[in-house]
Amino acid sequence: MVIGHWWVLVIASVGILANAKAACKGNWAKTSGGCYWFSTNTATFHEAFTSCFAKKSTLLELKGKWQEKWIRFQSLLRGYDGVWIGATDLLHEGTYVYPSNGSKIRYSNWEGRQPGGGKKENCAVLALKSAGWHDYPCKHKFHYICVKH
Ligand SMILES: [Ca+2]
Repeated sequence: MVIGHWWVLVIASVGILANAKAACKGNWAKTSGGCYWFSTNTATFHEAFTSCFAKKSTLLELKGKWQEKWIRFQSLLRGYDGVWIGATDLLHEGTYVYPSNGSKIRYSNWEGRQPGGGKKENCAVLALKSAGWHDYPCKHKFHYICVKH
């Protein structure tokens, strides 16, 4: 079952994060907040989450305005239309949580009447042609960013 599989990944990723020591090598960009890896491909939310997990990292979770601005700038430089944000209400409609640990998100920047997709749209996107976050179907494909702290 898809949701069961998902939570195995979530629990496993918490263990990896506990041991993670930031090492920005290769294509990882270092900032004060950790190491960031920017995708050249687009992927579904689950593919993006899994790809970051395979890199011993987590899908980008936005924790504040300064970080969001930096991510927006970096994403625009790379020509992204939108980038997945680690925030989903897949398990409980209307309650967005961080996929890395299942806790409620503590920062958000939803645009206008977002999130507005109900049960059809359960994954958060930083929409670069607008001012803030939008909910989207998780099967849509966007660029994504992996982070090691
Ligand atoms: Ca939803």
